[in-house]
Amino acid sequence: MLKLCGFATSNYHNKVKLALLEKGVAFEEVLVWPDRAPSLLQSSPLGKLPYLETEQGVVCESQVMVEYLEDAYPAVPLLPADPFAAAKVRELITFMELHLELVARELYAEAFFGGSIADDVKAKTLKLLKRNVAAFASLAKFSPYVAGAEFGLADCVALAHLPLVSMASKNVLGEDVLADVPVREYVRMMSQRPHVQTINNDRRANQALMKNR
Ligand SMILES: N[C@@H](CCC(=O)N[C@@H](CS)C(=O)NCC(=O)O)C(=O)O
Repeated sequence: MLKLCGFATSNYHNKVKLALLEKGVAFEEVLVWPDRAPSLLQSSPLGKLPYLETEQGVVCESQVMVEYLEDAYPAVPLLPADPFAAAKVRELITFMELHLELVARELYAEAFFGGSIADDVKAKTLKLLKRNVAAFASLAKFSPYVAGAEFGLADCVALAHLPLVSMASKNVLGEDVLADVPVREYVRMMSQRPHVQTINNDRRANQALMKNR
C-alpha cells in the first residue's frame, strides 16, 4: 500500500493527502518529522517532506507525487482530460507554488517559528508578493473552485498554501497580500468537504504533538 510520509502540519503533506483522499486511493500515513535524520535523507535527499513510498520505490516533491497519482490511479481524475484545460490548471498550480508559497516561505521563520526576518528581506518579499498576487488573481477563477467549475488538483494546492500566504504576510508584513482575493470565503466553502475536515482535524492533532516534541 502507498505510504505518505511526513507530518500533518505541513502544507505540502496536506496537498498530497487531500489528493489521495479525494481520489479514494488507499494509503497509510507515516509520521516523519523534518529532522534531517540519515534515514530521512536516504528517502528525501534534501530532507523535505512529504515523500511517497510506492511498491516500486520512493518519490519526493509533492507535485511529482500528485502527477504520479493521476497517472497511476486514473479512476477519479483531478485534472481535466483536455490537454489545454489541464495545462491551465498546472499553470495555476505553478503560480501558487513558485510565485506565492515559495516567496511567502521567506517569512515563515518569523511568522510561525519565533525567528526574525531582516527588514530588507521583508520589503523585497512584500514587493514581490504584491506583484505575484496580482498575476495569480488574473488567472484564478474561484467559480466556485480555484480553477473553475470542477474540484481538482488546483484546489488541493490552494487549500494547502493560500491560508499560509495570508497568515504569514499578515503576521510579518502587517498586511494580508491576498486580502482582495476571496480566500476566506473559498476556504469556508471548501471546509464543508469531509476530506478537508479530516485534513484540518489531523493538522490540529499534529500541531499539539509538535508542541510537545
Ligand atoms: N518542493 C517541495 C517542498 C516541500 C517542503 O518544503 N516541505 C517542508 C515542510 S512543509 C519541509 O520538509 N521542510 C523541511 C526542510 O526543508 O528541511 C515539495 O513540493 O514537496
